[in-house]
Amino acid sequence: MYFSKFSFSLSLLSLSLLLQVGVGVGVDPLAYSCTSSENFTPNGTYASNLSKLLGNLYFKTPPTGFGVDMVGQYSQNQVNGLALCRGDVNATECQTCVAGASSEIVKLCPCNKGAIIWYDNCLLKYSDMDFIGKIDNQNKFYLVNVNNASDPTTFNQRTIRLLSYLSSEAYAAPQMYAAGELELGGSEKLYGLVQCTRDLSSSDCQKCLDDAVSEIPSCCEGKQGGRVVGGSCNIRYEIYPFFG
Ligand SMILES: *[C@@H]1O[C@H](CO)[C@@H](O)[C@H](O)[C@H]1NC(C)=O
Ligand SMILES: *[C@@H]1O[C@H](CO)[C@@H](O)[C@H](O)[C@H]1NC(C)=O
Ligand SMILES: *[C@@H]1O[C@H](CO)[C@@H](O)[C@H](O)[C@H]1NC(C)=O
Ligand SMILES: CC(=O)N[C@H]1CO[C@H](CO)[C@@H](O)[C@@H]1O
Repeated sequence: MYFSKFSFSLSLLSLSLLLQVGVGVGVDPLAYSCTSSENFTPNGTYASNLSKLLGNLYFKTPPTGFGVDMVGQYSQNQVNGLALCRGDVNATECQTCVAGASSEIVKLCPCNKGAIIWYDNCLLKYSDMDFIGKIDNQNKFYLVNVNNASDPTTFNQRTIRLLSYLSSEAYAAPQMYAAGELELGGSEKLYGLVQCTRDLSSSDCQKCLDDAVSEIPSCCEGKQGGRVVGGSCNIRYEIYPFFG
């Protein structure tokens, strides 16, 4: 569904970021990245700690839509991880997404100590580095709707206004999620969604979202839809409803 409507515009801050497009829509991630330069041995402690971590995230994430976990001791095969489901996704869908993300990412990044994978409904990330509570400035990509807005100048201003407003709601809220709409005149509406991973402080969520919104002019200027998707926050706007 998504793939037939859109084309991708990518800015790769991570060299290993690869995209899966087209085949088997629904299972394929939006994007993923194998983030570590180090590998672990298949049957070693890191492997078993990672598998424990993924199991924990599978149980921890669905009830609230966010899970964070750490297995092992610092500098001794410790694996840190988090999973975040989109704010409007229910526990069942969340669990399905996290389960799919776990099984896919270990296939896509075999034996890599760090990885991140994004779907429409969730994101999952793990690393030997302790990244919890820090803004992820490494992993980011853009997606744009190829269709042009009819009045780009006004449209861009409204996009920024809606996303800025939603950001100010999100970083002040416990869920660090906000979605809403703005009347564009006539029957047209603009729909927006913003979300942070909840390991961030409110001020870091604000910073992450402000940075993402500031990238709209460079990624998505004049386009009817766009996304800035990162490891700590993401924003999206469209002229059709895309959230529940
Ligand atoms: C690693 O695991 C595989 C399959 O689980 C097993 O066949 C193999 O013997 C194990 N190797 C070591 C060194 O433990
Ligand atoms: C969760 O959401 C999906 C998709 O919107 C829906 O089909 C399903 O019935 C929902 N499940 C529950 C328990 O609400
Ligand atoms: C959008 O506008 C650009 C620049 O004017 C043009 O090259 C492109 O073909 C347009 N895209 C669509 C889908 O109309
Ligand atoms: C569940 C599991 O495999 N835990 C291991 C993780 O790594 C530490 C070393 O830091 C081991 O002591 C644990 O047994």
